[in-house]
Amino acid sequence: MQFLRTMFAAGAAVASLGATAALAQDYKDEYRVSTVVPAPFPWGIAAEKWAELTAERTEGRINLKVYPGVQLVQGDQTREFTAMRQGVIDMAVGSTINWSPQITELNLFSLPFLMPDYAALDALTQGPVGEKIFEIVQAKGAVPLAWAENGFREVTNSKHPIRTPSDMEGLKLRVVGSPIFSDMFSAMGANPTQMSWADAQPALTTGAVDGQENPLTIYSVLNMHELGQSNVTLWHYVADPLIFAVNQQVWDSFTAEDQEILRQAAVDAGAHGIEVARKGLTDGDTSLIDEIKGHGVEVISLTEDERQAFVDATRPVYDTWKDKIGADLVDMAEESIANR
Ligand code: X2X
Repeated sequence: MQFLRTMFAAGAAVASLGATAALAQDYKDEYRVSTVVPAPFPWGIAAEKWAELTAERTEGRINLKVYPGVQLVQGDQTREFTAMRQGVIDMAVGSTINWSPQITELNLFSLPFLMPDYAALDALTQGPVGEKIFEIVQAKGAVPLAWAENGFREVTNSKHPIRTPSDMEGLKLRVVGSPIFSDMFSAMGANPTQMSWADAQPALTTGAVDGQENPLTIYSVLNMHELGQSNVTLWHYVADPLIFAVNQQVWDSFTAEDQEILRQAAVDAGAHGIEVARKGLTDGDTSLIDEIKGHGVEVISLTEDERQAFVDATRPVYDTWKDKIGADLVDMAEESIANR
C-alpha cells in the first residue's frame, strides 16, 4: 500500500510538471512592476525591496524593474489593475483605492471611519477579511501575494484649520478618482475635485486646489508645507493598504519554486514597507508629526466629540457603500475590528 501511494504521488508530481512546463530559461529579461510613487515614499521602498529580494533569492533568474508614476498607463492610476490583468503590466504594488474601480470590494478600506487604528487595519489585512479580498482579486484575474501600506490618510489645506465638518465648507479639495471619495467630501460640505496623482501635484503648487488628503509620509516626502499646505488634521478617516500582485499568465510561467520565492519576497518586502510607512507615527514615536510641526504647520488631533461629528456627517455614505461593497464582507470587517 505504501508503495502504491508513493508511486501515485510520484506520478502526480510528474503530471503536474508536464502540465505547467514552466522552465526558467523561458523567463523574460525584465518584469515591469507598476507603482504610483517611487522610493523614498514607503510605497516605492516596498516595491524596490521586492525587486531586490527577488533578484537575490532567484540568483538573477527573475528581474523586476519598478516603474513609478503609473507611467505604464500614462499616469492613470485607476487603470493600473486592468492593465495588469491584460498583461500590459506584469506586476504591481497597488493601492486598494486605485484598484477599486475594477474591484468594488476594495472600497472596504475607504469606508469612512471604519478603522480607528493600526490594529484595526491589521485585523482586516491579516485576518479572514484579507483572505477573502485575496480570493476576490484572484477571481478578477491577478495573483495577489502580500500586503504593504500607503497609510492612514489625513486631510490638509492652505486656508484654515479643520476641526468640524463646517470647516470643510467651500474648500476645494483634490480627491482620488474613486467615487466614494467624492461622495464623502460632498457629504461633509467640501468641494471635491477628482484628479490623478500626476495632476494633483501641479494643482497644489499653483493653488488650483486648496487641499488634499494623503498619508503623512506622502506629505513629508513631498514637503507639502512648501506648497502652502499649512493645516493638517489627523482624523484617520481611511487607510489604503497596498497589494503585491502578478498577472496570471506571468505567474503561470514561473516554476513552482520561483513562485514561492516571489511570494515570500513580497511578504518580506511588505513587512519592511509597513514598518517604514509607520515610522514616526506609531508606538509612542511621533517624530514624523514633530518634524511637520517643526515647519510651522498647524497639526490638529481631533477630540472624540470632534471626530464623532465627522463620523455622523459621513454615515449616509458609509451605509450606501456598505451595500455596494457587500454587507456580508463589511459585517465580517466590523466583527474583525471589534475583536482585534
Ligand atoms: O493619488 C493618491 O492620492 C495616492 C498617491 O495616495 C494614491 O495613489 C492612492
